[in-house]
Amino acid sequence: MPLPRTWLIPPVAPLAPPWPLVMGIVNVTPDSFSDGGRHDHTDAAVAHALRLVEDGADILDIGGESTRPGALPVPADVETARVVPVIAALRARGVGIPVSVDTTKAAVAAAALDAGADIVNDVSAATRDPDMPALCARRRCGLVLMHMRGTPRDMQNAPAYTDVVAEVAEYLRRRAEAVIAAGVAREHVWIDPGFGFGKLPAHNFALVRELPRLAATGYPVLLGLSRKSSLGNLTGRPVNDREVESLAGALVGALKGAAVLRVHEPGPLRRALAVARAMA
Ligand code: PMM
Repeated sequence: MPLPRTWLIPPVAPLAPPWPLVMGIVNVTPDSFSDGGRHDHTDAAVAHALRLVEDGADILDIGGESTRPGALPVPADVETARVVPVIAALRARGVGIPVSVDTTKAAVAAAALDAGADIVNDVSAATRDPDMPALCARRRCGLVLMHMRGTPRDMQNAPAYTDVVAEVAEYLRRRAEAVIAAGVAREHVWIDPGFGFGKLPAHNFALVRELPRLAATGYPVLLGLSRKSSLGNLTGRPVNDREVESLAGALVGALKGAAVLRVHEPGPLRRALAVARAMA
């Protein structure tokens, strides 16, 4: 399904419609850090995704491999078998909004695109699989490039930066140029600072605070901080009780100019954005 044209126009200012878009998370993994085990079967994942659409998600992000700290990789066939039936079922039920597939593997991405996905959300910024840039170029899909230090297995081993915002912005700018050189259209590229991926809480917070420096690259910025431990550390709340923290963080991101907010609960965020839009 092609991306709606208005979504290919980069945001000009924080909260300028149609931005920020709300991306609802559907984890089809037995071990995801926040809702693991609850949507690990196709029917449950589809039901969950339909609820997110009803709650006002603009995009659904379907993932079949956990990226939580310490997680091990999943073989491509297992990952494909998790995500493809969910995407196909959503399309069969007439869900028309854009769907992204959260994967670093070109084979999984290709199968997901065949099943009706529109966007590849690659937490390795299309570095882990050398076939990913050419695939996305050929298929003319959206491509999210996320910054991560190391791999989910080792990324939290003493991450250190001199100027985290400058380093992440420069990395993402170079990755965007690389995939564009491989044939991906510039307007199909979104960037993501990778909140929680190889960063200490102070790094994560600096990246949100200084999000305008990421937006200055000219690429729409996606921000995913929903339920992450840096938020829980602030209030002492466990992962299943961080909705207020997530909402507050997402609103700060929106005010700083995030174009896409990746969240577990789109409904409350949409209500909060309506208020922020009226008075920001
Ligand atoms: N976070 C997770 C997974 N995929 N993708 C992008 N683009 N950005 C993120 O911040 C991100 C992601 C981990 O969170 P989850 O287990 O709740 O999906």
